[in-house]
Amino acid sequence: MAKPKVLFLLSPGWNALGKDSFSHDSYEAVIHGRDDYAPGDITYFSGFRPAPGFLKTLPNLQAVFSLGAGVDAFLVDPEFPRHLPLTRFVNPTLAHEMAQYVTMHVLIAHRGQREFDAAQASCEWKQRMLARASRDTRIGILGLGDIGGSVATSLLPFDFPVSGWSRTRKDIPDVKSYAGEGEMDAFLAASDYLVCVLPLTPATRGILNARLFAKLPKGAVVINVARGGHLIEDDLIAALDSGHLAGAVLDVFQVEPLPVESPIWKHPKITATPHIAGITDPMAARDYVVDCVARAESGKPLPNLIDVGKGY
Ligand code: NDP
Ligand code: OXD
Repeated sequence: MAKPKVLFLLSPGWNALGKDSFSHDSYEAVIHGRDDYAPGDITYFSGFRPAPGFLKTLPNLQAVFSLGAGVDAFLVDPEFPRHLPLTRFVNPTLAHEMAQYVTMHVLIAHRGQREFDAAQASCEWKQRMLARASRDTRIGILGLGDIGGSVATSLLPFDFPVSGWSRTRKDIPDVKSYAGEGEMDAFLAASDYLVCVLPLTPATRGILNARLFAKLPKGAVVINVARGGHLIEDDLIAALDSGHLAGAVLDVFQVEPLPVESPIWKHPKITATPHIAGITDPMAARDYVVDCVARAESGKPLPNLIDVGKGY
């Protein structure tokens, strides 16, 4: 029997990887942009951000395996074949990388490391105490799923009081759980650092806006590692410039790559990184695709299926 064909759309960061990295005995790997193929021969698609309308051109597609944890790029495509099963990449190493990124930036801001960097540049010996003890510095995490949960537990050993907000209530030891719209204001009022790890859905698009910032304590820091579509960038800059917010760390942007003319690049209170907080490991990605294909071919349930109605 002919093997199923899996079409891989590789992220630019994976361009140096050979086809071997994605091949397996159980399927024929086809690399978009490198291999010739007939659209009608493709059984499964695996990738991160296909161009809108692209998946519709594969008439015999049976399932889609996202190589990212977030699937918003698939679901914003009005022509995405919504009847197909769509899975997402869930992986402990990815969650740990995201937790490392957030923990590192919370600690840099909490300890005032940017001031020490500036002092070193001018050979200044400038000692000072911490502005605030960890036990008095409250961290709030928007989204307490696979990644948000990992971020929360990574921050606990430093003595920060940690809470999270999600749609449904969570039971993570030592992490205070707020759930639903009705508990959001109380959650925000208790977040000196606000970390966004929500999926981008119609319900969460633009959630980081002027109204939300006004509900944070004065001097709060916002960290967005989720999606650029969560953040109204002009509202953030206004809240930083007015002094209401003390700083922001952004890994994701409305437009990626972040355009050179964006004021974000040079804003003194913003740290910006190029969507690298958590990077899908190609070997783990291949294992995930192998597992998905095996299950799909034997009629077993697929892992980490997206509820297309909810958007995550
Ligand atoms: P999950 O699906 O595991 O978790 C999502 C969390 O958000 C859940 O706790 C969910 O609540 C909550 N949530 C969703 N919608 C709402 C809502 N309307 N109101 C309140 N809570 C809501 O996702 P992951 O943790 O795996 O990933 C989160 C996001 O991180 C991804 O979608 C992606 O955008 C981003 N990401 C960014 C990376 C980067 O490099 N910058 C790398 C990897 C991921 P409930 O549990 O109650 O359903
Ligand atoms: C993801 C990402 O969603 O890398 O996995 O942003």
